[in-house]
Formats: sequence, structure tokens, C-alpha cells
Amino acid sequence: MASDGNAAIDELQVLRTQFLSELKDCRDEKCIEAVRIKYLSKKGLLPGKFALLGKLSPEERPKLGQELNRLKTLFQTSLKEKLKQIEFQKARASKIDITLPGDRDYPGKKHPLLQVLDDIKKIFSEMGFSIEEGPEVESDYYNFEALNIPKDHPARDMHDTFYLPGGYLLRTHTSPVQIRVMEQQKPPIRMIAPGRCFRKDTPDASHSPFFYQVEGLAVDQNISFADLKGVIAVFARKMFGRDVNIRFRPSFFPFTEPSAEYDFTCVICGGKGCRTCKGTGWLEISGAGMVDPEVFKAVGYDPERYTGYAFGMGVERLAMLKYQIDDIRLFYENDLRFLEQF
Ligand code: 2U9
Repeated sequence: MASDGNAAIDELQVLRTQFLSELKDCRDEKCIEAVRIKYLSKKGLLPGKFALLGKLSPEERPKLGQELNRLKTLFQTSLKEKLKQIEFQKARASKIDITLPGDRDYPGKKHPLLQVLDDIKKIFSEMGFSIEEGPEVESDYYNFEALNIPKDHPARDMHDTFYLPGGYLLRTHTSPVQIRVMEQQKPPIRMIAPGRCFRKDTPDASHSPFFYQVEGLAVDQNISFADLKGVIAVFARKMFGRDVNIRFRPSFFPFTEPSAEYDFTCVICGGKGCRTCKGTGWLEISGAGMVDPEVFKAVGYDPERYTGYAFGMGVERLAMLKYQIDDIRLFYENDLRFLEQF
């Protein structure tokens, strides 16, 4: 035990060093509280040193008393600062590190086919075409008869068409919509009919029993094949770029006369020839033609007064060309690894 004032002061210095060393090693509030209890509680080490006062002469007591109070203040201040420091460090540790890469969220998006369908709708809307829709379950009349498709036409075969009870069927194209519109209104007409169609095709890389189609129809006085070529050319360039060219090859459809199939220059090689276009420089897109007079008669239009053109296009086909997709089934498998690329 200290025999005089200096020895007592030395004891306090040792206690100070020991306190600061223990507090310095603290990493959390629990440790700081334990140091506070050990050194400053009623039975703590520092209050215990006040007993030294009783062993000193009256002349030495004031100096030791001052040192004891100075040490108590130092301990209290040091504990508060250490607590603040740890709280600051915890706050800093929890602060968002803005230099980290952000978490990419995946907002819901339209299916790629519907994105392409929107592109097609926009292009034709800007050319003054209305967008018309109709039922997917159709009658034989609207899907075949009114379109001049005879009873023995192969398209009517069970192997090609999904028939339903009661003589109904799943439409094999959106042409019935044009018939329904013509029944409801007189020319002029400029419309497109987008929608789902169904055919009894065995699924493979280029066929699906269900697919999206957009058909177009323009009916007015003095409409010619040149008008059809102009509209298809504008569509091709707005869809695939300004340097795309088109061509028409003679074909046959019961609902158009003359009929044609139309091609675009290959969107990959620009017409030089590549694997996609099988070296031809051309990509077959779909069919078109001038509306057959028999179709106008079915809806009560005078074929001597009105002419019109019609065209078809498969949305999957256009999407596969636009995005270089070589298997149509990818559109229907809902694999997020495919869908999130669009
Ligand atoms: C009316 C009169 C005529 C629509 C036409 C095509 C040619 C054609 C399909 C082939 C497969 C589209 O790409 S596909 O899905 N169709 O090639 N469609 S002319 O002719 C009509 C339509 C309605 C009243």
C-alpha cells in the first residue's frame, strides 16, 4: 500500500494506464460497460482509491483528491468518447457503399413477340391504317367461304384446321376480321388485323400450332398493285432499316388475284448471300395480292367500283429475322434466360 502521497499518485498513474489500455481494446458497447463497472461503479477500482486519502497527512490530501477527481473525469469522458467512436464506426459500416454496383432489378416487360407486334402496329398506324380485332373462334363461313376458299381446299382439311363442336373452328388466319369489318362499313378502308391464329402443324424449329399474324387490307376506288408495293416497301424499311429492298413473285391465294409472295433483301448480309438467306440474298416474308372480286361480292362491295389490296405477315417470322432467332419454340417456352434478353 502507498506510504505517502507520491506513492498514492503513482498508484493512480498505474490505474490510469490500465484503464486506457483496457478501454482501447474495446470493440463494442458491452465491453465499454464492463470497463465502466470495473473502474467507476460504487465498488469499482477508482472509488476504491479514495480510501488512500485517509492514510495521508492533511497537507498531502488535497493533491491526491484533485488527482482522484481528475482521473474520474478522464475515465467518464474516455468512456463517452469510446462509445461515440464505436457508434460512429457501426454507422459507417452500415452506410451504403455507393461505389458498389447497383442491384439490377428485372421489371416485367412485354413478351418479345408483343414488342414486335407493337412495332408493326405503330408502323401501319402512322400510315393511316386502323387496327381491328375479331374472334379467335370462328365459323367456317368467315374463315373459309367468304374468302373464296372452296369446300375441297386443302386448308379446310382436318389435318390443317382445329375444328370445334357446332361447326366452329380456331381461325387459321386473321382474314375473317377483314370480312367482318367490310360487312360493317363502306369503303374507304385501310386496316390491319393483328392476332393469334391456329393451325394443326407439328411444332418444329419453324412451325407452331399457334402463331401471331398481321393481315392488312386497303379498299377504295383506283387502288392499284403499286399502292401495295409502296406500303410493303415502307414497312420493310421502318422495320429492318432504310437499305432493305423488296420484290414480289407470282403466287396464288383463293382470296387474291393477282397473288404474290413478297421478299425482303436479307437483313443479315444486305443481299450478298449468307447462311440465313441460303445464299440467295433474299428472305421470303409472306403473301399479298389484289382482293379477289368474289370476296368483294361476298360482302356486298361492287368490284367494278372498288379495288383493294391485302397482305399477310407472320409476327414470329419477322421477330426471328429481327433478332436472329432460329427456333420458333423459344418464344413459347417461357425460359427467362431467353425472355430477359429483350
Ligand atoms: C381479305 C382478302 C384478302 C390476306 C392475305 C396472305 C396473302 C398470306 C399468310 C401466309 C402465312 C400470312 O405469313 S402468314 O401467317 N397470308 O400470305 N394473306 S394475302 O388476304 C386477304 C385477307 C382478307 C378480305
